[in-house]
Amino acid sequence: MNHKVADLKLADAGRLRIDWAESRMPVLMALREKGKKEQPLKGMRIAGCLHVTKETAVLVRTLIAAGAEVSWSGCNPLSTNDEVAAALAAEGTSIYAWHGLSTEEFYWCIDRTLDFKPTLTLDDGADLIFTVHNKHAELVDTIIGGTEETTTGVHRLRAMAADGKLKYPVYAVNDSETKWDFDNVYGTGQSSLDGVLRATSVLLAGKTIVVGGYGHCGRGVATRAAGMGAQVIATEVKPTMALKAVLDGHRVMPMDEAAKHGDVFITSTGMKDILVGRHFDVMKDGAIICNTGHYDCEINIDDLEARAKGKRHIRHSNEEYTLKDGRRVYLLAQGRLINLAAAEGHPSEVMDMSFANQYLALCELAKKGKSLDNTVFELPPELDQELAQLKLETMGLSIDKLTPEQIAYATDYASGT
Ligand code: RBV
Repeated sequence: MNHKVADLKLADAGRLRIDWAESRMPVLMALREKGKKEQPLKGMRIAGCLHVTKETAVLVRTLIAAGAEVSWSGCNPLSTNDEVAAALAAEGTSIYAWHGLSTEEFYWCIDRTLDFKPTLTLDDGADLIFTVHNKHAELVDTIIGGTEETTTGVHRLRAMAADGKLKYPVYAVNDSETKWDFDNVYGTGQSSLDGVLRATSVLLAGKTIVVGGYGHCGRGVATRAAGMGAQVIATEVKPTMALKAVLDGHRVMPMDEAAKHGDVFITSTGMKDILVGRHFDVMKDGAIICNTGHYDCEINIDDLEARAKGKRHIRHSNEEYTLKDGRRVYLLAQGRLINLAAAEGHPSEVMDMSFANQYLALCELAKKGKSLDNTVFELPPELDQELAQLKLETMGLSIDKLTPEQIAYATDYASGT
């Protein structure tokens, strides 16, 4: 058997979800049509470790259509959509993923995807690459390269490369403009609020929402929350980012102060211990806390547990902690990324570009073979313009072109006033 999923009977429902995503991912679908003919991934064995969502299924089908053999696992214990996993397994894809697996099972799944000795790896958060490096170093010789989807993973891999420890080249897909400037901002903005709403159904208008971290993800969340009528407080450690938040119209203050004001807290920093004991001590009764960063270390749950005298499961992805003085704090999705654990992750339309970049990065590695240095690469910026142009066309939009006179003007440094 080449799969382990929750329930194969969910496959029909999963297929419908994937169909829906395919109808909203025209760029990736166009690449699939081209790939079917040109077979750029023929002979490649791709191990993938990325949230098992309907959008990921569209990517998986595209990799297979381009000639690759694929074996997949999820990259977070709570982000697998069991229906989608069942649909992929039912169509013969090697996949090891189910919602709510333990840490031990998580790594068991990753190990299984390495059984077929991949030539390429695809990561979201770098857990697969780390497993290869730490546990299966014998595989490194046959691996041409890898790709990394998210900011947190890219940080880890750059640190590893700087230390001389990275044993094969990796494309930082996250760092393509058509990824970070869209997925991280608009994707995270919408899907994180989607997760909060599915877990709570609270009115956002009039609420004070504290966004921890004003990077691309935090900015996306803050913008969308403000658009829903919430008042946003941003917390930061980097002065320029804090300044951006202020000039975008939000309030900025240290978390120690913000903790007293927030109705909803969303951490999006990639750093640990953003919400800790002293913050829970001063929160309002009824405060809702969640995280949208890649790992579940942003909210210190041990501190919360230590202060609680009671805990109730209120509804999906929503745990009520009653603190010793009677105040209640609601933790969503166990502090794991709210958008994928409580909702469906980013919308298909935005993943269209992220996964087009993934696909093209893997094709690039397959083409280059073992010729690249063992470091972290970015895709060429011209590719962003091509992908964005394609996306605009699928949206029925056209834009201006520079005239020859304008091009000459752009390079003419002599003419001034
Ligand atoms: N992400 N994937 C989805 N719908 O498949 N949603 C979000 C999806 C990715 C996103 O690209 C981000 O970088 C990463 O999840 C964080 O783990």
